[in-house]
Parts: sequence; C-alpha cells; structure tokens
Amino acid sequence: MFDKVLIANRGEIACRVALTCRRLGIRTVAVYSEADAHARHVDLCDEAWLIGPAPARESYLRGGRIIDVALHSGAQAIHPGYGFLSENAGFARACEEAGIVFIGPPAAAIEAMGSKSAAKAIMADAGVPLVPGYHGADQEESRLAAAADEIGYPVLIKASAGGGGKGMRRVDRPEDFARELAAARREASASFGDDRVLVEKYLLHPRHIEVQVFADGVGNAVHLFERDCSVQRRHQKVLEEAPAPGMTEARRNEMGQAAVRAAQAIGYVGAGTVEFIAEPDGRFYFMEMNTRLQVEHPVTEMITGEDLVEWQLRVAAGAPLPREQSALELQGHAFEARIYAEDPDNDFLPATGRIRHLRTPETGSDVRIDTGVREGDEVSVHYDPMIAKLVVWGDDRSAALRRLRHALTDFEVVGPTTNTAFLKALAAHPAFAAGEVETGFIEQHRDTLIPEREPASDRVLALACLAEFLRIDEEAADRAARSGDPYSPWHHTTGWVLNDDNHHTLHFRDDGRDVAVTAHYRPGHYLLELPGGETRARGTLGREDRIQADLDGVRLTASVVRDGPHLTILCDGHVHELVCHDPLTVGMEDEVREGSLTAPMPGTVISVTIAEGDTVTEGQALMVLEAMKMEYTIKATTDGVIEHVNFAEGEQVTEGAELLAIRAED
Ligand code: MV4
Repeated sequence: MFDKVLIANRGEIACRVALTCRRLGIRTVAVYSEADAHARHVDLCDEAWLIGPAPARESYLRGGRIIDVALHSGAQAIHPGYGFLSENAGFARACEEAGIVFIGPPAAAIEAMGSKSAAKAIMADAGVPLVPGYHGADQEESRLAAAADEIGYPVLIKASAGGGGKGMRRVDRPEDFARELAAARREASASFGDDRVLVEKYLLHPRHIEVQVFADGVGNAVHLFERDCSVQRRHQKVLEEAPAPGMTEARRNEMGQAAVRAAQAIGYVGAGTVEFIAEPDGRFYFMEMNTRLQVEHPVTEMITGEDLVEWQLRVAAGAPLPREQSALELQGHAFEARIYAEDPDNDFLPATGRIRHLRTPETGSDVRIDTGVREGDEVSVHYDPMIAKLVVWGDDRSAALRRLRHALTDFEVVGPTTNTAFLKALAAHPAFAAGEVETGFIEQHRDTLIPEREPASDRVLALACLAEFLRIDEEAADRAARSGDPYSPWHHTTGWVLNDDNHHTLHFRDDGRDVAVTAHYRPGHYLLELPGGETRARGTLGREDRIQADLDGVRLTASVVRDGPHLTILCDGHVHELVCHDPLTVGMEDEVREGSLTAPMPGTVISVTIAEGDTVTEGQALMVLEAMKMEYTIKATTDGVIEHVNFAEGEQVTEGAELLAIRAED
C-alpha cells in the first residue's frame, strides 16, 4: 500500500478521498487553486500545494504541474477524483511515465471507451446487449437512412464521439431524416470535431440504470449491483438510488454479468461504471462506460458496506480485490440527493455567493453527508456549484425515502439559492415514492415540483419578530455590561420600548408585500399582533443562528439568519426571506458614529450621487448599494457637509464598512 497519495481534485470528492486515506494511515497531498486557499480539502490533507489561479485550466487541469507536485512531495500515487483529469488518457500515461501510479484504469481502457461507436463494437463482441441500431463506418446518408428504415421510427441519431446528450437528434418520420442528420452532424462536429454518427431505435420512457464494476490487476472482476439515476435534468443527475426500484434478482445478475464482461473486454482495472438504458419491461442495453469513480458511488457503499476508495487504493497498489462476487451482499436501500447552489425558479441557473449559514442533519450510519464546503465559504463561478451530497440508508425503499425527506428538511443553507426545496418536492412526490422513475420524470412532473412562493405564515412572522426583539435585548444587555454604569436606566435590557404603551411595530417586506407586526411588551413575553390574530411569544437565542421559541405554548426551534435588514427564517423545512425595515433594529448593534454611514450588508456600490464637500439635507439620497439582487439607497441622516466618500461606483463593500461621513451642521 502507498504511504503518500496526491489528490488531484477539490471539493467533496477530494475530502472524501482524504478521509479514507487518513483511516488507512496514508498521508495525503492536496493541490489547490488561489480560490481554494481556505477550502476544506486543503485543511483535511496533511499538506497542500498551490498550483495556480482559480480557473480550472490554470490549476486543477494542469497535469504536468500536478505530477511535479507529486514528485516533489514524495507522493507515490495520484487519485484524480471525478471530472478534471480523471478520464484523461494522456494524464494517466504521463503519470506512468513519471513513475507515479494513476489511481484509475489503464490509459488504453480510457481510450477504448472514449469513442461511443468503438465502445459499442467492443461491447457487441463481448456479448453485451446494444440498442438495435447501426454503428458502422459507412456514413453515406443513404446507408444511414436505410438503417433507420430497418430499425423502425422513431430513431435517434447520436454523435459517435459524443456523450452526455450532445449531438443527439430524435427523428420521427423518414421525410425528416436528411434534415436531422445534417443538424446532428453540425452539432457533432462543433462539439467533438468529428461528424460521424450512429443511428439507434429511439426508446420511449427509458430508465438510466448503471452497474458498478471493479477489476484488479490479477484477473478478478466483480460488480457491486446497480444504481438507478433516472431522475435527471438536462443530463445532470439529481437523485440517485441503489438498488433500482423493481429490479428482479434474475435481471440484476444478468446486468451485473454483462457489466463484468464489458469491463473484461477492455482489460479494465479499478472502479468503473457501465451505464445501461432500460426499457419499462426491463430489457436493457449498453450506453457507455465511465472509467472513473462516480459522484453517486456512495449509494453503492451504503448498500454493500464497502469503501470504494479503499478498494481503488488497494487495487492500484497491486493487491487483489478485497472480496469475491459471492461475498458481496446487497442490503437495504440508499438514496443520494445532490444539493446544488442553483435557482430552480430561474431555469436552474448556477447561484454563487457566500454561504452565510450551513446547518446539516445529524449524520451516522444511516445518514451521510459528503461535502467540501463550510459555513462562510464562497460558491464561485469557477467550479461545479454542488454544495453537498446527502446520502441516506434504510431497510427498504420507503424507510430510506422517509429518512431522505427528514434529512432534507434539516438541511439548511442560506446565501446562494439552492435546490433543497426542489429536492424535497421530488422526494415527497407520490410517483417517486411509487418508484415510477424514468428519465422524463422531472419534465413530466415539472409543475408540481417547483413550489409556488407563499406569503410568510404567522409562525414565520412570529419567529422573525421574536428573533429581532431577543437580539435587541441581548445587545442592550451587552452594552450595559460593557458600560461603566451597568445599572443606568438607559441600559434596561427589557426596555427597548420607550414609548408610552410599551409597543413597537416592525415592518417587513415579504416578496413585494408589506407586512407590519406590532408587538406589545408584557412581563415574560411579547404579545404579537399577527395577520391571523394575537400570539404570545417568548424564547431564547442559541448559538449558530438557532432560536427556541414558545408561541402560544407551542415550543419549536428554528434558525433565523440575519444579514443586515435581511432575515431568513428556516423552520420545518421551509425557508422564508423577509426584509426588516425598522429604524430601531437596523444598525442597533454598534454605536454608529454620528454622521457616519455604514453598509448594512455586503454588496456593490452601483452609484454615488454626491462628492466630498457637497452640502446635503437629511433624507437626501447619497449612494445606492446592490446586494442579493436588491438595491438600497443610503440617505443622509442629518443636514451637513460630506466630509469624505470611501467608495466609488463599482466597488465592493463589506458589511459594516464606513461608506461616507457627514459633518453635521448645527
Ligand atoms: C437514448 C435515449 C433513447 N433512445 N438512446 C442521453 C445521454 C446519452 N448518454 C444517452 N441518452 C439517451 N439515449 C436511445 N436509443 C434517451 C436518452 C436520454 C437519457 C438517457 C439516460 C438518462 C437520461 C436521459 C435523458 C434524456 C435522453
């Protein structure tokens, strides 16, 4: 076994590989880009080497530089993770030439699977079932059209060099064939620099079922059962599970054996995945083989109890597979949900920004979280926006699914928009619960999967008010304790209300609506006038944005995350954002210097309407900030003269930064 391994990746997979290495007593070398200097994978490894600027092609894709780091750090092997260099035959070969073990298959096996039509030919020879179709070398239009007639419409034209759905055209009628062929060729040549195509029978409602295989360098190969990854969006997997719903033991053996034959046909070594497309009746056909450890490998680990990274390390070090086929047992059911920084309301566009709050469900033998980020980290444009993989196990599918729904409810992210509500809707969908998974699932159920935004409930408003008042009280108490005169009546911790009848109104903006909640201070509680009636509220603030509340005798815990005037309330798996416009609460935390205006939240200065020396009047607009897609106008707090302006248009400001100062006019 190796003593030291370099991990040529970042994020959750680099962390996941590092943890297995640590368990096995293998020292780890991380590589990182300038953007990842404070990343979790850097901290988890024993040493970390800077390899370049943020863009992947200048850092994580620089094979030569990474091999140099391996040589200089004394690492004997490189684990490529997935993505980046993991399926780069040239890199695998360069490792070998440098005397470093590439923890993956031989370069020739990567190459053999790189071309779809070549891979299909190998698989046909090995007796692996293929979708009825034409994968030949003759690319004449007449030959391809004849093949389509023979196969029967609808057919699918695919790029031979392709993958991931690029250059795929469905053709329903013979008269459309020539036009679609020309389009497929253009796409194939633009995407892959190769305009060759193949023609297949178009399968309606297919499922994506893949088989995990493993081979060693001494002639053994096994499969570790299947995963169903049918629930996808534009070829991006969203939810994966093992085993596949409805799979029979006989079909499992048949698919497993076909996958093992596929691996053996190309002299495979290490972890691989053979993807099949399956028809509703269970018939299955080879699609492609992925020559790496896949993102969704944890569901296989959960149902087999094996650590696939440990298997990879052992096999790469020359050892035989840890288990024979007969010793592998499938137990229970597992799901993986991928939590992404993306916006389901905005066509799932990747979202970026700082993770202000991250609270994850309790983990253990049945709930696992693989992640590369921590609270405070930035999700940048440079890398995949996956925040975490949530993996759960249960005795059977419904037990596992219940656990998934529960764990998703407890998964809180504030900062970049995420797909957690979408994942929850999927996990709660009756058709999903019934195991009716197929590749068109999300499209088919689109309307019921993207929840409508609802107005803040009374419970949410009550939590927001309670959190604000408790915070103000705490800050008053802090100030009192810090001051030289802690008993001064001005520091009364419960005296936030100085008006006559002890009430105060908070104004919230809730997705375009204004909601006002008046709170009356009563001994031991607040009496809140909520839209739906009065509520007695009391509670305490905990650490990490937690609040314990008692609302009319109902006890509950929630998270309330504050970012300047923005409040995010996370309760019962619902996330609600409110903006609190209240002169009493905003900016109470610090004794603000008279005439000094500070940024209420981090953002960008989008305009500055005054200059130093200008005379301004109270209420005059001075500067506009933009944060989280909202604009804030900074207004003069007093009549006076602008003493200095600290930021110009286009500059970034951090929360609390002094924007400008006004010398008050007496
Ligand atoms: C197909 C198909 C229907 N019929 N081939 C999409 C990506 C590529 N790896 C293969 N894909 C498909 N091939 C035939 N003959 C439907 C798809 C397909 C798909 C396959 C697996 C998972 C998700 C998918 C989503 C859309 C289309």
